[in-house]
Amino acid sequence: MQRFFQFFSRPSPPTFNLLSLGYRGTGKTVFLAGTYVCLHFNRKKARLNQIWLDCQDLESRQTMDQMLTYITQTRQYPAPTFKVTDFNFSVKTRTLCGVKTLCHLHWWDVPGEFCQPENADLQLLLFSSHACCLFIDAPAFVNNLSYQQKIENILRQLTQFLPQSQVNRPHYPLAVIVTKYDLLQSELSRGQLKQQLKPFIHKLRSLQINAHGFTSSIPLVSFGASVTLHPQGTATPFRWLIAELKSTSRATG
Ligand SMILES: Nc1nc2c(ncn2[C@@H]2O[C@H](COP(=O)(O)OP(=O)(O)OP(=O)(O)O)[C@@H](O)[C@H]2O)c(=O)[nH]1
Ligand SMILES: [Mg+2]
Repeated sequence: MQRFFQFFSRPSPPTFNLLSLGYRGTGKTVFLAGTYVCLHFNRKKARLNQIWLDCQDLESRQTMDQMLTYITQTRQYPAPTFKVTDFNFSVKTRTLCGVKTLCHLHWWDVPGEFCQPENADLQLLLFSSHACCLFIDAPAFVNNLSYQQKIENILRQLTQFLPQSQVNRPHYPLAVIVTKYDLLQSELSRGQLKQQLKPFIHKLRSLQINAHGFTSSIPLVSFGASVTLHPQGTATPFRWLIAELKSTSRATG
């Protein structure tokens, strides 16, 4: 009888660990909050197949609420991250049969110091993760040669470690997210950025790493007396990551 019910019951949604990686002040936490905010509106919309994030536990909800309240009250971006913060989310969507949980997500928001060569904790987090977002500061990347070299270093690290963490999870997704794109005003600097990034992405792909480049703009915008994050482009890398994670987990059963 139990088997009969098991046959009809839905398999429980998988849980994925997502690692945010990038130097101090790159925009990791702003991207996390921006993604949550922009997907939040999908929860209310009646449209099918849109995804959103629900906090899975009280701690994640409180941390997220505190961060969003801090932004509105101080009219500032969130404070720097001083310890690894683990947000537990459920990724949800609306289908014809109602609301469905696609997967659970442990999103690790780490302090910038983690992004140092030879950091054993970083290696550990990489091995335990199912996907990674590497954040690159757009204005710094365009204007600062030593920042480009730092990015080259961290990419070299990733190319050393990712193939090993891929052993049990081929196609490990790596989203390379260029933040603060709104601060690059001219088309010239935007074009320059894309040209400068191309060799990095090609190098990753030549090593069979499932890498994809994205841009993200999350300015702070005033609405009357209030201030809020105004994310543009944040949903695209997030949707890509979820689609890649889901297809990998289907393939590996
Ligand atoms: N204009 C603009 N500024 C941004 C954006 N994202 C981040 N910033 C700025 O960059 C600062 C740092 O962003 P955070 O998200 O805190 O950076 P982080 O990578 O989490 O940094 P640590 O936690 O210190 O490692 C913010 O306080 C903003 O001033 C963006 O999309 N647009
Ligand atoms: Mg942070």
